[in-house]
Amino acid sequence: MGQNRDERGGRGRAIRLTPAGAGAIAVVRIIGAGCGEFLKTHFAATPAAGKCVHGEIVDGGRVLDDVVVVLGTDAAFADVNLHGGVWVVRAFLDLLRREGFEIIEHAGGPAPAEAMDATSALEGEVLTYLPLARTELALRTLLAQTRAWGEFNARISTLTLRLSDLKFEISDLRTEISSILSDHSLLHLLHPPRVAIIGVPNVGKSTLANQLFAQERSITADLPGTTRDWVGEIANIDGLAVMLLDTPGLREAADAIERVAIERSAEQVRAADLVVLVLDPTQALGPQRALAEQFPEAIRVVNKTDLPGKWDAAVVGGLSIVATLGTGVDELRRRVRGHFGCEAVELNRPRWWTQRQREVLLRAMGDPAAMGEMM
Ligand SMILES: Nc1nc2c(ncn2[C@@H]2O[C@H](COP(=O)(O)OP(=O)(O)OP(=O)(O)O)[C@@H](O)[C@H]2O)c(=O)[nH]1
Ligand SMILES: [Mg+2]
Repeated sequence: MGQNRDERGGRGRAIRLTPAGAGAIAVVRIIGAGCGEFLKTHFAATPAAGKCVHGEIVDGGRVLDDVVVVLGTDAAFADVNLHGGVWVVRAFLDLLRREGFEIIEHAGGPAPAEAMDATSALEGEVLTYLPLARTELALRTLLAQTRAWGEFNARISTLTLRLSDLKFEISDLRTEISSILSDHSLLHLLHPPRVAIIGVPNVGKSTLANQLFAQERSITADLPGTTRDWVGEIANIDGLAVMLLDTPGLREAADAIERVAIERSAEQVRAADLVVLVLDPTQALGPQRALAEQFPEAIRVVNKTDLPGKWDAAVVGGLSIVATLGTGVDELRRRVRGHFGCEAVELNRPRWWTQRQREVLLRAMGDPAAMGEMM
């Protein structure tokens, strides 16, 4: 495709900035000399630099979508905010392709930097990681970074001028940089951590998973062994996207198929970044306590606390919930976010999310002047 473009002296490139799949909106960035011409032909309003202009995208006599267009300051690019349906985005990209634009494909990962025409390394990293921001919180945190780092660096440069005589400020600065280094919140916001829900059969794992998915995904039934295989999908935990795995109940398997399912899910559980252990006080404590000992790091939840139990929730020191009603599930969400440092995300704090940024921070631990490379 790149070849075609060069041979035909193509009009530019286009890239989907938002994650693939259906979403509320989808943003397609059009870059290059043909951008203005394309909008003149296909956008039924007059775009303006830095302003949101509302209008229709038309393809011949057909209206493709009702969009908002923001023109870049030097008119070198335009962001077209479409409705996020898969079909609408595809139709729009097809139109661009027919008009001689090269569509930059990026399945899943960050977008290629050269597509972005960014004015700084950091801005490029903000833009290229937009496709990974699946939630509004992730998006807002990422977009806040250029400013957060700008302010941080402005403060550092005033400081470094005086650093030679003020040793304590250097150590203050090191403390600050090291706390930024240990803050993995934006990494987690962009790369959903894996959370596995485990427990013996019939404790309410799938019921809890459905609460966290906020929609019916796993089959629940009053029959031990209902979940035969692990179910993994993205759940939005109040702004933190996690890959949530509902697993089959762990027990001495009754049949071969179930054994295979349990073994397969065991691998998923081992690979999980966080385990949520569901305990059921209406069932015997023995095997459940054994499981709790096997997963000492797990967040423990005691489910079915609406029913009279055989043992007290305090015995295992877990969070009491009623999965069927959603009672206690907000607090569980809070703990899950807390585990990944995303409990109270302060937008205006500088964070790192690429290897390059991490390396700059590590260098700056030795020499604060290296902070200048961050932008
Ligand atoms: N009373 C009460 N019943 C619950 C609660 N949570 C789940 N249940 C019921 O317990 C039964 C088992 O729930 P599931 O969510 O299928 O349990 P599971 O742990 O996924 O079961 P397996 O996948 O078979 O291991 C269902 O009938 C649920 O409705 C709860 O908090 N209170
Ligand atoms: Mg289940």
